[in-house]
Amino acid sequence: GTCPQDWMRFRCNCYYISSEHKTWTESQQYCRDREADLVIIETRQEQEFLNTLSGTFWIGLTDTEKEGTWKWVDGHTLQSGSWRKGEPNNAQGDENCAASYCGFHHHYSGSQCWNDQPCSIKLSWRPCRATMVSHV
Ligand code: 2F8
Ligand code: CA
Repeated sequence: GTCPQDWMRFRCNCYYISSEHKTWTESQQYCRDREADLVIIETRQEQEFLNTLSGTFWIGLTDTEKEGTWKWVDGHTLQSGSWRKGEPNNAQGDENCAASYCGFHHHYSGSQCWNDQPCSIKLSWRPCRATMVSHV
C-alpha cells in the first residue's frame, strides 16, 4: 500500500500534518475534505508515534454530544484515555474537545497528556488520519 505524497505512514494508516492554526471543527473539516478525519488513537504504539511529532494537536475525540461521554469521531465511546492528571476537567464548563500535548509542554510529559479544551481555540497543527490506500 501507499500513502499520498506528503502524508506520513505508520503501520496501516496515513497521516497528514499541517502547520496552520484551526479550531477543532475547522480541523476536522480540513481532514474530511481529504477523505480522512482527525486522528483516532487506537494503540499505545500509535500514541507513541504521534508523540515523536512533538507538537500540540487536536485529536478526534469530543464530548459535545453528552458532557462527560467522550466519543471518537467514528462514533465509538472512549474506553481508556491518556488524560493528564486532573483532566478532563471541563474548565469554565466549556471544554468539549480533546488535544494531545505529549512531548510539547514539559509539564505534560510522559504518555498521559491529553487535555480537554474549548473547541473554539485554534491549535497549531493536527494530524489527519486516513486508512492506507492499498493497491491489490
Ligand atoms: O490546569 C489545567 C487547565 O489549564 C488551562 O486552564 C487554566 C486549560 N484551559 C485552556 O486551555 C483554555 C484547561 O483546559 C486545563 O484543564
Ligand atoms: Ca481541561
